[in-house]
Amino acid sequence: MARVVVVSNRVAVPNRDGGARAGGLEVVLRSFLKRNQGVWFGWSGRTVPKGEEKVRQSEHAGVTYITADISRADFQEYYNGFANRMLWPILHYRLDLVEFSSRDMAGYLRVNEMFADRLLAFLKPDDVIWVHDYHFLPLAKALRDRGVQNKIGFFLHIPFPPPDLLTALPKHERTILSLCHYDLVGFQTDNDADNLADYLTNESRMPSRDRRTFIAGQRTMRIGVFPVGVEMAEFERLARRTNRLAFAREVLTSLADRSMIIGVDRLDYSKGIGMRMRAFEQFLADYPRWRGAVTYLQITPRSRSEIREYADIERRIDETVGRVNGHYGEASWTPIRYVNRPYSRSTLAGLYRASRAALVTPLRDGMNLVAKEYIAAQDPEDPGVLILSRFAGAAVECQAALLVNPYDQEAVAAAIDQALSMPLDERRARHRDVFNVLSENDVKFWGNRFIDALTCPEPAAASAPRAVAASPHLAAAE
Ligand code: ADQ
Repeated sequence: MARVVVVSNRVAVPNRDGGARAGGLEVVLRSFLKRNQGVWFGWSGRTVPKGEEKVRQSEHAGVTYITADISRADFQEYYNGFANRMLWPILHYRLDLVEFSSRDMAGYLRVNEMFADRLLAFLKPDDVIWVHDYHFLPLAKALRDRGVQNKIGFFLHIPFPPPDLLTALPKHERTILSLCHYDLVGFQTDNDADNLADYLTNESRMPSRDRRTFIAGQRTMRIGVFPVGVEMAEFERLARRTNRLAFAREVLTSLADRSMIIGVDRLDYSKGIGMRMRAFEQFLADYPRWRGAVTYLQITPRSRSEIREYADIERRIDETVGRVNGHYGEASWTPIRYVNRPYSRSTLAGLYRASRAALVTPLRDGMNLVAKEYIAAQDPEDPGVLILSRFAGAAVECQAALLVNPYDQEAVAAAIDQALSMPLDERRARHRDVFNVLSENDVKFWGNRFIDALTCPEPAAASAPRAVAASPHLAAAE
């Protein structure tokens, strides 16, 4: 197999972060490179004064890590600005939070050019390049402009909304159409893939060979669906050893026979943490028999605190926790336990297994690995119940979970009651159904499926391109 060069904004260089960082992308890429080796290229995590940016290279267990510094001004415009104030909210269907600035957009494009320059120095002619996530939508274009002919694939970990929302992005052609410089663009769900196909067909009038194959000048760009999975056997193994972990035993003892409900999310407005806590408050109001009998543990490491919206959510969640605990708590019982730190994978696995239910209620999520990890970690003889938002990509595979609309607090409150009251037979049957589906899509197949699809010979043109009217916008992407 050709060498795979993985590109992502964050790079999990071993021994640098202590191994317990929260973030789905790093979790799955680490797992892919553990099996396939290759190169992992991206930002070093350092911001430095302009002109002092360095590139570093290191090797670990067969993987070459190459990381580049970014200047403070570039970081502000590319990361805090365009990527996280513009692309992140719009791709999560949150037009209300979008803040556009031409300057940030210019910074985003400039940093993509800079990364293309840095990467070029390390590329070999037969490398397969695999770019990840919304930070690098235009990276293939920047590489093609520099003459790179290698296969280049792109995978989006987060949702991709319908054209009506996308077109609210000022100069959307500049970023969205640049995806046509990839050979393969992968998404988590059919819904996301259809949204790009609709955009290219109806908004940009790109010629297409079929519903998911588009023709952009001399190139063919395919769209595919590759739902991210988790390491099922590994999580199951970690969870089975729970009783041996002193920390997990301590948590269980501290519950004093109460049932535990767990939520595990990075602090982000897409995860619906505040609304979920209000649903739990509603549950305590509507189902008083559970008061004093259930503890909800929400584990939420802080992220992107430098962005104002994130500081605001932190404050609002703190207020909700204070209100619920103040109103319903007793000297001997705290309804919500809220902690802001990362935990090791084995500790998380143990906590998942010890929980009677998991509340995974994002308002919108590309996939959501916590939902899948929770299922993997359960004892099949006495499993807990997954309460899952219908707006998480994971809902496609987890049809046997309790699917909820996270905006409907009464329905979420009712689902909590249903989960806690569910008979053992039903819990086992639901768990088995979801577990079997997820086992067929273990993360160990995911990366190879993508790389196989990227490197397989192009399907022969079955028919002449459809809708060949010249695209009014292609020039804007060039
Ligand atoms: P994220 O938004 O980061 O990922 P998610 O899929 O839930 O979200 O993954 C979070 C990961 O971080 C999980 O593996 C979880 O175990 C871990 N984690 C969370 N809290 C932690 C804590 N306190 N300590 C340690 N680890 C913690 C993005 C997209 C998702 C998509 C993934 C992968 O937003 O929709 O599922 O990429 O494609």
